Amino acid sequence: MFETIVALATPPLKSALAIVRLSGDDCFFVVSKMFSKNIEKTESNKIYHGYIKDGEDIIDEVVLLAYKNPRSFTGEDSVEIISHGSPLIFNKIIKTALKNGARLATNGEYSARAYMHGKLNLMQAESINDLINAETEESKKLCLMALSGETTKLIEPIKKSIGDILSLIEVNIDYPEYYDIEEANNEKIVEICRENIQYIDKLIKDGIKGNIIKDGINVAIVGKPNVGKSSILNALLNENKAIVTDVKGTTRDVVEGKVNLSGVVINFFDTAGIRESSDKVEMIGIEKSLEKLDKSDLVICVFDSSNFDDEDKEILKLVKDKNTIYVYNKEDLAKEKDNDKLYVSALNKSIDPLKNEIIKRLGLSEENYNNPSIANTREIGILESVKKKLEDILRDTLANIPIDIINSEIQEVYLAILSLLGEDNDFDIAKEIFSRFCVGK
Ligand SMILES: Nc1nc2c(ncn2[C@@H]2O[C@H](COP(=O)(O)OP(=O)(O)OP(=O)(O)O)[C@@H](O)[C@H]2O)c(=O)[nH]1
Ligand SMILES: [Mg+2]
Repeated sequence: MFETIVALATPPLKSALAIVRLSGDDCFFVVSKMFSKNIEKTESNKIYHGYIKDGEDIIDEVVLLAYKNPRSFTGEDSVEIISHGSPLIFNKIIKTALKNGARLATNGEYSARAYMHGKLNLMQAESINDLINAETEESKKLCLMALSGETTKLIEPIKKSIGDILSLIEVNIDYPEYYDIEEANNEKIVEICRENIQYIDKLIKDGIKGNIIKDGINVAIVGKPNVGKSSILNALLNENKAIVTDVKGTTRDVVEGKVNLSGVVINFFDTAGIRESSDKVEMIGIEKSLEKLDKSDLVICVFDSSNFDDEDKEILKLVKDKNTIYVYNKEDLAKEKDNDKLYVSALNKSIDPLKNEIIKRLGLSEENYNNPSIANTREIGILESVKKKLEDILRDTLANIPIDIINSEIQEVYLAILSLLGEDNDFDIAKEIFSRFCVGK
Protein backbone atom coordinates (compact mmCIF):
# COMPACT_ATOMS: atom_id res chain seq x y z
CA MET A 1 0.00 0.00 0.00
CA PHE A 2 1.47 3.32 -1.04
CA GLU A 3 0.10 6.11 1.13
CA THR A 4 -0.99 9.29 -0.59
CA ILE A 5 1.71 11.92 -0.33
CA VAL A 6 1.42 15.64 -0.97
CA ALA A 7 3.98 18.38 -1.61
CA LEU A 8 4.43 21.69 -3.33
CA ALA A 9 6.28 21.10 -6.62
CA THR A 10 6.99 24.77 -7.35
CA PRO A 11 9.12 27.13 -5.20
CA PRO A 12 7.45 28.30 -1.95
CA LEU A 13 7.17 31.87 -3.22
CA LYS A 14 4.52 34.21 -4.48
CA SER A 15 4.09 33.63 -8.23
CA ALA A 16 1.44 33.48 -10.94
CA LEU A 17 0.72 29.80 -10.46
CA ALA A 18 1.69 27.03 -8.06
CA ILE A 19 1.55 23.25 -8.43
CA VAL A 20 0.61 20.96 -5.57
CA ARG A 21 1.27 17.29 -6.31
CA LEU A 22 -0.33 14.23 -4.79
CA SER A 23 0.42 10.59 -5.46
CA GLY A 24 -0.62 7.28 -3.92
CA ASP A 25 -3.03 4.38 -4.06
CA ASP A 26 -6.00 6.36 -2.75
CA CYS A 27 -4.98 9.66 -4.29
CA PHE A 28 -8.18 10.10 -6.35
CA PHE A 29 -10.27 9.32 -3.26
CA VAL A 30 -8.39 11.91 -1.16
CA VAL A 31 -8.65 14.55 -3.87
CA SER A 32 -12.37 13.91 -4.47
CA LYS A 33 -13.03 14.89 -0.85
CA MET A 34 -11.57 18.35 -1.49
CA PHE A 35 -12.52 19.01 -5.12
CA SER A 36 -15.81 20.17 -6.60
CA LYS A 37 -15.88 17.08 -8.86
CA ASN A 38 -15.56 13.42 -7.98
CA ILE A 39 -12.55 12.09 -9.88
CA GLU A 40 -12.54 8.56 -8.43
CA LYS A 41 -13.78 7.00 -11.66
CA THR A 42 -11.00 8.59 -13.79
CA GLU A 43 -9.85 5.84 -16.11
CA SER A 44 -7.32 7.71 -18.24
CA ASN A 45 -5.26 10.87 -17.87
CA LYS A 46 -7.61 13.82 -17.70
CA ILE A 47 -7.71 17.56 -17.10
CA TYR A 48 -10.43 18.95 -14.83
CA HIS A 49 -11.44 22.47 -14.03
CA GLY A 50 -13.12 23.17 -10.69
CA TYR A 51 -12.75 24.37 -7.09
CA ILE A 52 -10.62 23.15 -4.22
CA LYS A 53 -12.68 23.24 -1.05
CA ASP A 54 -12.18 22.78 2.64
CA GLY A 55 -15.65 21.56 3.60
CA GLU A 56 -17.90 24.25 2.18
CA ASP A 57 -15.15 26.92 1.98
CA ILE A 58 -13.77 27.49 -1.49
CA ILE A 59 -9.97 27.81 -1.37
CA ASP A 60 -9.26 28.44 -5.07
CA GLU A 61 -10.41 27.89 -8.62
CA VAL A 62 -7.95 25.43 -10.12
CA VAL A 63 -6.98 23.28 -13.05
CA LEU A 64 -6.40 19.72 -11.96
CA LEU A 65 -4.45 17.11 -13.88
CA ALA A 66 -5.35 13.53 -12.98
CA TYR A 67 -2.91 10.79 -14.02
CA LYS A 68 -4.26 7.24 -13.94
CA ASN A 69 -1.63 4.65 -12.98
CA PRO A 70 0.62 3.50 -14.51
CA ARG A 71 0.68 6.51 -16.84
CA SER A 72 2.10 8.96 -14.35
CA PHE A 73 5.58 10.03 -13.27
CA THR A 74 5.42 7.86 -10.13
CA GLY A 75 3.49 5.02 -11.77
CA GLU A 76 0.70 5.55 -9.18
CA ASP A 77 -2.57 7.47 -9.40
CA SER A 78 -1.37 11.06 -9.19
CA VAL A 79 -2.80 14.55 -9.26
CA GLU A 80 -1.30 17.94 -9.96
CA ILE A 81 -3.35 20.85 -8.72
CA ILE A 82 -2.51 24.07 -10.53
CA SER A 83 -3.65 26.89 -8.29
CA HIS A 84 -2.95 30.58 -8.06
CA GLY A 85 0.53 31.16 -6.71
CA SER A 86 -0.20 32.75 -3.35
CA PRO A 87 1.45 31.06 -0.35
CA LEU A 88 -1.85 31.43 1.54
CA ILE A 89 -3.60 29.40 -1.15
CA PHE A 90 -1.09 26.63 -1.75
CA ASN A 91 -0.43 26.17 1.97
CA LYS A 92 -4.18 25.85 2.56
CA ILE A 93 -4.50 23.30 -0.27
CA ILE A 94 -1.72 21.22 1.30
CA LYS A 95 -3.30 21.47 4.76
CA THR A 96 -6.65 20.37 3.35
CA ALA A 97 -5.03 17.39 1.61
CA LEU A 98 -3.43 16.41 4.94
CA LYS A 99 -6.82 16.72 6.66
CA ASN A 100 -8.31 14.41 4.04
CA GLY A 101 -5.81 11.60 4.46
CA ALA A 102 -2.61 12.53 2.65
CA ARG A 103 0.70 12.92 4.40
CA LEU A 104 3.61 15.24 3.55
CA ALA A 105 6.12 13.80 1.09
CA THR A 106 9.70 13.42 2.24
CA ASN A 107 12.68 14.57 0.13
CA GLY A 108 12.76 12.84 -3.23
CA GLU A 109 9.79 10.60 -2.40
CA TYR A 110 8.12 11.12 -5.79
CA SER A 111 11.26 10.03 -7.61
CA ALA A 112 11.73 7.18 -5.13
CA ARG A 113 8.25 5.91 -5.98
CA ALA A 114 8.91 6.25 -9.72
CA TYR A 115 11.99 4.10 -9.11
CA MET A 116 10.08 1.56 -6.97
CA HIS A 117 7.42 1.22 -9.65
CA GLY A 118 10.04 0.62 -12.31
CA LYS A 119 9.45 3.95 -14.06
CA LEU A 120 13.11 4.96 -13.67
CA ASN A 121 16.31 3.17 -12.76
CA LEU A 122 18.51 4.60 -10.05
CA MET A 123 20.85 6.35 -12.48
CA GLN A 124 17.91 8.09 -14.11
CA ALA A 125 16.41 9.04 -10.74
CA GLU A 126 19.73 10.51 -9.61
CA SER A 127 19.93 12.58 -12.75
CA ILE A 128 16.68 14.37 -11.79
CA ASN A 129 18.42 15.82 -8.77
CA ASP A 130 21.46 16.67 -10.85
CA LEU A 131 19.20 18.33 -13.43
CA ILE A 132 17.54 20.52 -10.80
CA ASN A 133 20.98 21.61 -9.58
CA ALA A 134 22.51 22.12 -13.04
CA GLU A 135 23.97 25.62 -13.35
CA THR A 136 24.95 25.71 -17.02
CA GLU A 137 23.30 24.69 -20.32
CA GLU A 138 26.09 22.20 -20.90
CA SER A 139 25.53 20.56 -17.53
CA LYS A 140 21.77 20.41 -18.14
CA LYS A 141 22.36 18.64 -21.44
CA LEU A 142 24.39 15.87 -19.78
CA CYS A 143 21.76 15.44 -17.05
CA LEU A 144 19.00 15.14 -19.65
CA MET A 145 20.95 12.40 -21.41
CA ALA A 146 21.13 10.54 -18.11
CA LEU A 147 17.42 11.06 -17.46
CA SER A 148 16.43 9.76 -20.87
CA GLY A 149 18.32 6.53 -20.16
CA GLU A 150 21.14 7.09 -22.66
CA THR A 151 23.73 6.95 -19.89
CA THR A 152 22.29 3.67 -18.59
CA LYS A 153 22.97 2.12 -21.99
CA LEU A 154 26.70 2.53 -21.29
CA ILE A 155 26.39 0.04 -18.42
CA GLU A 156 24.41 -2.57 -20.31
CA PRO A 157 27.34 -4.21 -22.15
CA ILE A 158 29.13 -4.77 -18.82
CA LYS A 159 26.02 -6.15 -17.18
CA LYS A 160 25.47 -8.50 -20.10
CA SER A 161 29.00 -9.88 -20.40
CA ILE A 162 29.48 -10.32 -16.63
CA GLY A 163 26.01 -11.89 -16.39
CA ASP A 164 26.87 -14.28 -19.25
CA ILE A 165 30.11 -15.44 -17.72
CA LEU A 166 28.48 -15.80 -14.32
CA SER A 167 25.75 -18.08 -15.65
CA LEU A 168 28.27 -20.07 -17.65
CA ILE A 169 30.40 -20.71 -14.55
CA GLU A 170 27.36 -21.62 -12.47
CA VAL A 171 26.17 -24.13 -15.08
CA ASN A 172 29.65 -25.62 -15.20
CA ILE A 173 29.77 -25.92 -11.40
CA ASP A 174 26.21 -27.26 -11.05
CA TYR A 175 26.15 -29.58 -14.09
CA PRO A 176 29.72 -30.68 -14.77
CA GLU A 177 28.36 -33.77 -16.59
CA TYR A 178 26.95 -31.69 -19.49
CA TYR A 179 29.89 -31.57 -21.83
CA ASP A 180 28.04 -29.75 -24.56
CA ILE A 181 27.82 -26.59 -22.43
CA GLU A 182 30.57 -24.21 -23.40
CA GLU A 183 33.19 -24.55 -20.73
CA ALA A 184 33.84 -21.46 -18.65
CA ASN A 185 37.52 -21.89 -19.00
CA ASN A 186 40.11 -19.52 -17.68
CA GLU A 187 40.88 -18.01 -21.06
CA LYS A 188 37.27 -16.93 -21.45
CA ILE A 189 37.26 -15.29 -18.00
CA VAL A 190 40.58 -13.59 -18.72
CA GLU A 191 39.25 -12.26 -22.02
CA ILE A 192 36.04 -10.89 -20.49
CA CYS A 193 37.93 -9.30 -17.59
CA ARG A 194 40.38 -7.61 -19.93
CA GLU A 195 37.65 -6.29 -22.22
CA ASN A 196 35.63 -4.93 -19.32
CA ILE A 197 38.60 -3.37 -17.52
CA GLN A 198 39.46 -1.46 -20.68
CA TYR A 199 35.87 -0.41 -21.28
CA ILE A 200 35.31 0.66 -17.65
CA ASP A 201 38.58 2.58 -17.65
CA LYS A 202 37.28 4.69 -20.55
CA LEU A 203 33.90 5.13 -18.81
CA ILE A 204 35.67 6.41 -15.68
CA LYS A 205 37.85 8.84 -17.64
CA ASP A 206 34.86 10.17 -19.59
CA GLY A 207 32.81 10.24 -16.38
CA ILE A 208 35.39 12.41 -14.62
CA LYS A 209 35.27 14.85 -17.55
CA GLY A 210 31.47 14.76 -17.51
CA ASN A 211 31.55 15.39 -13.79
CA ILE A 212 33.62 18.54 -14.37
CA ILE A 213 30.96 19.81 -16.79
CA LYS A 214 28.18 18.84 -14.43
CA ASP A 215 29.54 20.01 -11.07
CA GLY A 216 32.32 22.46 -12.00
CA ILE A 217 35.71 22.67 -10.28
CA ASN A 218 37.21 24.42 -7.27
CA VAL A 219 40.21 26.65 -7.90
CA ALA A 220 42.32 28.19 -5.12
CA ILE A 221 44.26 31.41 -5.81
CA VAL A 222 47.38 31.38 -3.63
CA GLY A 223 50.66 33.25 -3.30
CA LYS A 224 52.61 35.46 -0.93
CA PRO A 225 50.97 38.74 0.21
CA ASN A 226 50.50 41.63 -2.23
CA VAL A 227 51.15 39.74 -5.50
CA GLY A 228 47.62 40.62 -6.64
CA LYS A 229 45.54 37.53 -5.83
CA SER A 230 42.44 39.51 -4.91
CA SER A 231 42.92 41.74 -7.95
CA ILE A 232 43.02 38.61 -10.13
CA LEU A 233 39.82 37.29 -8.54
CA ASN A 234 38.12 40.63 -9.22
CA ALA A 235 39.35 40.68 -12.83
CA LEU A 236 38.13 37.11 -13.39
CA LEU A 237 34.71 37.93 -11.93
CA ASN A 238 34.65 41.35 -13.56
CA GLU A 239 33.44 42.69 -10.24
CA ASN A 240 35.06 44.35 -7.21
CA LYS A 241 34.31 41.52 -4.85
CA ALA A 242 37.49 41.24 -2.77
CA ILE A 243 39.16 44.16 -0.99
CA VAL A 244 42.38 45.27 -2.72
CA THR A 245 45.00 47.49 -1.06
CA ASP A 246 48.76 47.84 -1.16
CA VAL A 247 48.95 46.64 2.45
CA LYS A 248 50.42 43.15 2.78
CA GLY A 249 47.94 40.81 4.47
CA THR A 250 44.77 42.55 3.27
CA THR A 251 42.79 39.35 2.66
CA ARG A 252 42.05 37.35 5.79
CA ASP A 253 38.94 35.28 5.08
CA VAL A 254 38.55 33.23 1.92
CA VAL A 255 36.60 35.18 -0.74
CA GLU A 256 34.60 33.10 -3.22
CA GLY A 257 33.31 33.80 -6.70
CA LYS A 258 31.92 31.79 -9.61
CA VAL A 259 32.53 32.15 -13.33
CA ASN A 260 31.22 30.11 -16.24
CA LEU A 261 34.14 29.24 -18.52
CA SER A 262 33.30 27.11 -21.55
CA GLY A 263 30.12 25.91 -19.86
CA VAL A 264 31.95 24.85 -16.70
CA VAL A 265 31.28 26.50 -13.35
CA ILE A 266 34.63 27.54 -11.91
CA ASN A 267 34.49 28.26 -8.17
CA PHE A 268 37.40 30.55 -7.36
CA PHE A 269 38.73 30.99 -3.82
CA ASP A 270 40.89 34.02 -3.18
CA THR A 271 42.99 33.34 -0.09
CA ALA A 272 45.15 35.17 2.45
CA GLY A 273 48.74 35.75 1.34
CA ILE A 274 50.99 33.01 2.74
CA ARG A 275 54.00 34.15 4.78
CA GLU A 276 55.58 33.79 8.22
CA SER A 277 53.42 35.87 10.52
CA SER A 278 52.88 36.42 14.22
CA ASP A 279 49.58 38.25 13.76
CA LYS A 280 46.87 36.00 15.26
CA VAL A 281 44.16 36.89 12.74
CA GLU A 282 46.50 36.65 9.77
CA MET A 283 47.70 33.24 10.95
CA ILE A 284 44.13 31.91 10.99
CA GLY A 285 43.69 33.29 7.46
CA ILE A 286 46.87 31.52 6.31
CA GLU A 287 45.61 28.25 7.84
CA LYS A 288 42.48 28.64 5.72
CA SER A 289 44.61 29.31 2.62
CA LEU A 290 46.48 26.04 3.16
CA GLU A 291 43.21 24.17 3.64
CA LYS A 292 41.80 25.54 0.36
CA LEU A 293 45.05 24.81 -1.44
CA ASP A 294 44.82 21.22 -0.28
CA LYS A 295 41.16 20.69 -1.25
CA SER A 296 41.10 22.40 -4.64
CA ASP A 297 41.04 20.66 -8.00
CA LEU A 298 43.31 23.30 -9.47
CA VAL A 299 45.62 25.92 -7.90
CA ILE A 300 46.51 29.28 -9.35
CA CYS A 301 49.86 30.21 -7.83
CA VAL A 302 50.47 33.94 -8.26
CA PHE A 303 53.85 35.72 -8.38
CA ASP A 304 54.74 39.37 -8.83
CA SER A 305 56.55 39.80 -12.18
CA SER A 306 58.77 42.50 -10.68
CA ASN A 307 59.88 40.62 -7.58
CA PHE A 308 60.51 36.92 -6.97
CA ASP A 309 62.11 36.06 -3.63
CA ASP A 310 62.52 33.40 -0.96
CA GLU A 311 58.89 33.72 0.14
CA ASP A 312 57.85 32.66 -3.38
CA LYS A 313 60.24 29.71 -3.20
CA GLU A 314 58.48 28.54 -0.02
CA ILE A 315 55.15 28.73 -1.82
CA LEU A 316 56.49 26.72 -4.75
CA LYS A 317 57.24 23.93 -2.27
CA LEU A 318 53.64 23.99 -1.02
CA VAL A 319 52.06 23.61 -4.47
CA LYS A 320 54.53 21.24 -6.07
CA ASP A 321 52.24 18.18 -5.84
CA LYS A 322 49.11 20.01 -6.94
CA ASN A 323 47.61 20.62 -10.35
CA THR A 324 48.98 24.17 -10.56
CA ILE A 325 48.98 27.10 -12.97
CA TYR A 326 51.84 29.51 -12.27
CA VAL A 327 50.86 33.10 -13.06
CA TYR A 328 53.09 36.17 -13.16
CA ASN A 329 50.91 39.16 -12.31
CA LYS A 330 51.82 42.85 -12.68
CA GLU A 331 53.04 42.26 -16.23
CA ASP A 332 53.09 46.06 -16.58
CA LEU A 333 55.95 46.18 -14.04
CA ALA A 334 58.01 43.33 -15.55
CA LYS A 335 61.58 44.38 -16.41
CA GLU A 336 62.09 41.43 -18.70
CA LYS A 337 59.81 38.61 -19.78
CA ASP A 338 60.32 34.92 -20.21
CA ASN A 339 58.49 33.26 -23.14
CA ASP A 340 57.60 30.18 -21.11
CA LYS A 341 55.77 32.08 -18.41
CA LEU A 342 52.16 33.13 -18.17
CA TYR A 343 51.85 36.89 -17.62
CA VAL A 344 48.74 38.88 -16.69
CA SER A 345 48.00 42.30 -15.38
CA ALA A 346 45.01 42.25 -13.07
CA LEU A 347 45.25 46.02 -12.71
CA ASN A 348 44.77 46.48 -16.46
CA LYS A 349 42.15 43.70 -16.59
CA SER A 350 44.41 41.80 -18.94
CA ILE A 351 43.45 38.35 -17.69
CA ASP A 352 42.51 36.34 -20.80
CA PRO A 353 45.75 34.29 -20.94
CA LEU A 354 44.84 32.93 -17.49
CA LYS A 355 41.25 32.17 -18.52
CA ASN A 356 42.52 30.33 -21.60
CA GLU A 357 44.98 28.32 -19.56
CA ILE A 358 42.22 27.27 -17.12
CA ILE A 359 40.05 26.13 -20.05
CA LYS A 360 43.02 24.20 -21.45
CA ARG A 361 43.61 22.50 -18.10
CA LEU A 362 40.00 21.29 -17.99
CA GLY A 363 41.02 19.08 -20.91
CA LEU A 364 37.49 18.85 -22.30
CA SER A 365 36.70 17.87 -25.87
CA GLU A 366 33.53 18.22 -27.95
CA GLU A 367 32.85 14.57 -27.16
CA ASN A 368 32.71 15.31 -23.42
CA TYR A 369 29.99 17.91 -23.95
CA ASN A 370 27.92 15.96 -26.45
CA ASN A 371 28.08 12.31 -25.41
CA PRO A 372 26.49 10.68 -22.40
CA SER A 373 28.89 9.83 -19.59
CA ILE A 374 28.68 8.39 -16.09
CA ALA A 375 29.22 11.80 -14.54
CA ASN A 376 27.83 11.18 -11.08
CA THR A 377 30.30 10.83 -8.18
CA ARG A 378 28.54 7.80 -6.64
CA GLU A 379 28.42 6.07 -9.99
CA ILE A 380 32.08 6.80 -10.79
CA GLY A 381 32.98 5.39 -7.34
CA ILE A 382 31.14 2.13 -8.10
CA LEU A 383 32.84 1.86 -11.50
CA GLU A 384 36.23 2.30 -9.83
CA SER A 385 35.51 -0.50 -7.38
CA VAL A 386 34.23 -2.74 -10.20
CA LYS A 387 37.41 -2.13 -12.16
CA LYS A 388 39.53 -2.97 -9.12
CA LYS A 389 37.55 -6.19 -8.53
CA LEU A 390 37.93 -7.23 -12.16
CA GLU A 391 41.68 -6.69 -11.89
CA ASP A 392 41.72 -8.97 -8.84
CA ILE A 393 39.72 -11.62 -10.73
CA LEU A 394 42.09 -11.37 -13.67
CA ARG A 395 45.07 -11.87 -11.37
CA ASP A 396 43.42 -14.78 -9.53
CA THR A 397 42.36 -16.48 -12.76
CA LEU A 398 45.85 -16.23 -14.20
CA ALA A 399 47.08 -17.79 -10.93
CA ASN A 400 44.63 -20.70 -11.45
CA ILE A 401 42.65 -20.03 -8.27
CA PRO A 402 39.70 -22.52 -8.04
CA ILE A 403 36.67 -21.59 -10.14
CA ASP A 404 34.23 -21.45 -7.21
CA ILE A 405 36.30 -18.68 -5.57
CA ILE A 406 36.45 -16.80 -8.87
CA ASN A 407 32.71 -17.34 -9.16
CA SER A 408 31.98 -15.57 -5.90
CA GLU A 409 34.23 -12.67 -6.95
CA ILE A 410 32.35 -12.35 -10.22
CA GLN A 411 29.06 -12.41 -8.30
CA GLU A 412 30.30 -9.39 -6.33
CA VAL A 413 31.06 -7.56 -9.56
CA TYR A 414 27.61 -8.36 -10.89
CA LEU A 415 25.99 -7.08 -7.69
CA ALA A 416 27.99 -3.86 -7.89
CA ILE A 417 26.77 -3.32 -11.47
CA LEU A 418 23.20 -3.92 -10.32
CA SER A 419 23.67 -1.42 -7.51
CA LEU A 420 24.57 1.21 -10.11
CA LEU A 421 21.15 0.77 -11.62
CA GLY A 422 19.41 0.20 -8.28
CA GLU A 423 18.43 -3.31 -9.35
CA ASP A 424 20.06 -5.02 -6.39
CA ASN A 425 17.06 -4.30 -4.16
CA ASP A 426 19.35 -2.44 -1.83
CA PHE A 427 16.82 0.16 -0.86
CA ASP A 428 19.20 1.65 1.68
CA ILE A 429 21.38 3.09 -1.08
CA ALA A 430 18.23 4.34 -2.74
CA LYS A 431 17.06 5.94 0.50
CA GLU A 432 20.37 7.77 0.91
CA ILE A 433 20.15 9.09 -2.66
CA PHE A 434 16.55 10.25 -2.49
CA SER A 435 17.09 12.04 0.81
CA ARG A 436 19.24 14.56 -1.10
CA PHE A 437 16.30 15.60 -3.28
CA CYS A 438 13.98 18.50 -2.62
CA VAL A 439 10.54 17.66 -1.30
CA GLY A 440 8.36 18.13 -4.38
CA LYS A 441 10.53 15.81 -6.49
N1 LIG B 1 51.01 47.56 -11.25
C1 LIG B 1 50.16 46.62 -10.92
N2 LIG B 1 49.66 46.57 -9.68
C2 LIG B 1 48.80 45.59 -9.37
C3 LIG B 1 48.38 44.62 -10.30
N3 LIG B 1 47.52 43.78 -9.69
C4 LIG B 1 47.39 44.20 -8.43
N4 LIG B 1 48.16 45.29 -8.21
C5 LIG B 1 48.30 46.06 -6.96
O1 LIG B 1 48.96 45.27 -6.01
C6 LIG B 1 48.49 45.58 -4.69
C7 LIG B 1 48.05 44.31 -3.99
O2 LIG B 1 46.94 43.78 -4.65
P1 LIG B 1 45.97 42.69 -3.99
O3 LIG B 1 45.09 42.18 -5.05
O4 LIG B 1 45.33 43.25 -2.77
O5 LIG B 1 47.06 41.61 -3.57
P2 LIG B 1 46.83 40.25 -2.75
O6 LIG B 1 47.76 39.25 -3.30
O7 LIG B 1 45.40 39.88 -2.70
O8 LIG B 1 47.35 40.67 -1.31
P3 LIG B 1 46.98 40.03 0.12
O9 LIG B 1 45.50 39.92 0.25
O10 LIG B 1 47.54 41.00 1.07
O11 LIG B 1 47.67 38.72 0.21
C8 LIG B 1 47.36 46.59 -4.90
O12 LIG B 1 47.86 47.88 -4.69
C9 LIG B 1 46.97 46.40 -6.34
O13 LIG B 1 46.39 47.53 -6.93
C10 LIG B 1 48.93 44.71 -11.63
O14 LIG B 1 48.61 43.92 -12.53
N5 LIG B 1 49.82 45.72 -11.86
MG1 LIG C 1 44.09 39.68 -1.17
